[in-house]
Amino acid sequence: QGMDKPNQKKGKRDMSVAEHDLTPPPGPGVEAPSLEEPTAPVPPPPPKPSQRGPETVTPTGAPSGAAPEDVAQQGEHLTTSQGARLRSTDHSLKAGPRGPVLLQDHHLREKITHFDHERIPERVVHARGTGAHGVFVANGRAEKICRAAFLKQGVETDVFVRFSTVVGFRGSADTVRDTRGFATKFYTEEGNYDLVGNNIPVFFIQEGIKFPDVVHAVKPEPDKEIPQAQSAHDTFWDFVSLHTEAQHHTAWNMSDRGVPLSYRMMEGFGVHTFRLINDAGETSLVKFHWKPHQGVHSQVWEETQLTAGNDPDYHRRDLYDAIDAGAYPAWDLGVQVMPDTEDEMFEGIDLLDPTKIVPEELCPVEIIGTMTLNRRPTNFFAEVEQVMFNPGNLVPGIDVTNDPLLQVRLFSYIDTQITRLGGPNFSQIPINRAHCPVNDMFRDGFHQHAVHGGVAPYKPNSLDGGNPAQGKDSDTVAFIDVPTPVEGAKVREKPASFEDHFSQTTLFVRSLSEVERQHLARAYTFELGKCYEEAVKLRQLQCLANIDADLCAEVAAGLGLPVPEPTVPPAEVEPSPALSQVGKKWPVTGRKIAVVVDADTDPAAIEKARKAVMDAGMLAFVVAPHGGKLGDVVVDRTFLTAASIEFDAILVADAPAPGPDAVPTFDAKAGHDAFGPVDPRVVKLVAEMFRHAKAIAADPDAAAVLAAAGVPEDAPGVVVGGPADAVAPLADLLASHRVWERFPTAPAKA
Ligand code: HDE
Repeated sequence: QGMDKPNQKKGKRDMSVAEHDLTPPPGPGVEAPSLEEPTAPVPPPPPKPSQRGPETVTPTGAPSGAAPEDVAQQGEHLTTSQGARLRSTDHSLKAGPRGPVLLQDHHLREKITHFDHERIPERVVHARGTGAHGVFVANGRAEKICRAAFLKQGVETDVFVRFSTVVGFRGSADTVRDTRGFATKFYTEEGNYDLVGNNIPVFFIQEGIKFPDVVHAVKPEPDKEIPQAQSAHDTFWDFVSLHTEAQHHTAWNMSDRGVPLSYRMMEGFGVHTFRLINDAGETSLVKFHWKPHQGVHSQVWEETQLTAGNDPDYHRRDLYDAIDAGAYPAWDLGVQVMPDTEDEMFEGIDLLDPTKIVPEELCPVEIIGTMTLNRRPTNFFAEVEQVMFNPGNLVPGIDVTNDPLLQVRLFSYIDTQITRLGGPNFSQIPINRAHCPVNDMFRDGFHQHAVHGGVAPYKPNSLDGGNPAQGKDSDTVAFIDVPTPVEGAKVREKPASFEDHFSQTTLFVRSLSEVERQHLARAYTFELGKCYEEAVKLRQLQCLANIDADLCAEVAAGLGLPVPEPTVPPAEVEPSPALSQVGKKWPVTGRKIAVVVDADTDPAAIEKARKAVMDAGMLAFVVAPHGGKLGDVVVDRTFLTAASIEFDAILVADAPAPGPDAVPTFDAKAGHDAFGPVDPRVVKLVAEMFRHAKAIAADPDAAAVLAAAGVPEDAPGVVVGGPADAVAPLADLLASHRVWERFPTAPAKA
């Protein structure tokens, strides 16, 4: 019986083969398929200029000769990793077309094994990020305080910048409320210098040893692994309300700084105080600042929420779109220069305390050079994922201070790469290689790419002629640790000046404009409103009582909890206007304008409006009922694909009737879903942009759109006029970023 079954099956199978006239499987004696390529090889297309790979050098500094096309899938013939030509990568080697796959299929095993190991661990923090290449040009103003070659007048240095969020996983949304990383690698002629900063000038903790605590508190809670990329949960607020040195940074997070509009529109800060050394050996203490040419702008909260759904890659896309459009983002690098005094204090501010700023009004930021990002990565993994930064990557002229947060960072950044990049040779990965000769005596290890010559990788040696030579003390091109005196008993303590956790938080809160303060209060109320534990909320309210009574009262009211008495009296502070993002005028270059038209709008009028926008240095996006072209005008977005969060302002040229693919909205009067006179998606676009305090212009013929969106024609920031004529007033409004007066002011206090 046991023998019958296979036979029966075989019979069945043979029958079906015969029935369907399938080609029999190749077997012994069957002619092998021809070795010809299934399609004739064609010459590879030339790589696009924007797709050029990074210039790379070998670990010894020599050019690697690896042109990007050498590594692209552009060669004529597919090969194995060993260079053997392949006949097929579509079918595994089987015992007959329906048979099992053979273990001997070396190509299959190589392909799948490589695939199985394609992912590396994401960064433990700052996992979600994006990067770009550029150039830094020094203006020479730092020469008197710093001997670094890349800060000498006119010197141009290649840079790579990685922007990031801190909390979210690698696939999380860009626009969450969080601190942003702003890490810059300068490939200087004296070695790589990394300025690994954030968009917030202070940090959560004063001591590096607390970093695992704050990160464990803010990351998703360990039982359910939620919430993703959020600080609005119990463990975060539990920690920051107990560990009150976190309050200053947290206030920045809750402010509009926590929700930047674009990576291009963020300030950057080195956070710690660094020590600079000039040619004469004199030292000064400095804080680094990046000042964006594009202005410092944020999203409003609702926009962040819409963006996370509409386009979770929004910041990434925004950076690359700008670079592709030639609107290269630029930042000035500045320093606050303070004397290197024995107590390392400035105007009563402890320069070693990373939870403190030095207000710009007390010590102005002097600009020492400009960075322009002009090239996006060719390969995200090779560049953005594999780049490593290290605050210990220093060049002669720049040294660290005893800031206890910075000191721990000097250990952590190398250590983490051993796991993340799989061994100690991460400096040989192309994006991490110095652009100057490297002559270390590190040898072997996982992923060693160099073939080191010589026999004596040790010092001193005679067998390799004593090379390489070490610098002398008189040598100004070698890195010298500044011989700052150190003395003290071995203790686990902090200085008394680190005890003040609230005065600068008060300074920050009181330096904000009214509308920014409202956003701040709402953010605290939202975040604490998402906590379950009342004890946590009460404890944070206690912190707010110590920071600012009005802010505390507002948040307490929102939470329905009592207002606590302060345990320390809120500080008397002199506000620092530089901390507010509101009240300044910024260039409108590169800002995005939606031009809404109908299918039958005169193409000549559309082109006129589009040109007027572009002539003003802004980018026009034609938004129409359908894709393709209107006359000669290319449609950039349709009513279906456009989202209000993409645009900084809107020009409505026409009032389109509901299109065939529109969905009716609920009509309260009629009591059922119905269409109004205007396409509901255009109404939604305009209504959202109005709510988000964006400038709106409408042609008199498009007044029906404003009416349908509930936008009064005389509301602030609404321009009624022909689209081309409305561009100038629109640009004027956009220079302030938002129509600030459109935000409701806080109800008068009783
Ligand atoms: Fe980091 N931080 N950090 N950090 N950090 C990392 O390094 C760490 C701190 C910052 O785009 C990690 O390669 C410790 C302050 C940025 O690749 C890790 C402490 C500031 C980036 C690490 C701090 C930063 C990181 C994770 C307390 C602002 C992203 C993966 C002592 C001045 C860099 C990695 C990139 C990344 C440790 C505090 C900025 C684990 C222990 C303060 C922008 O090494």
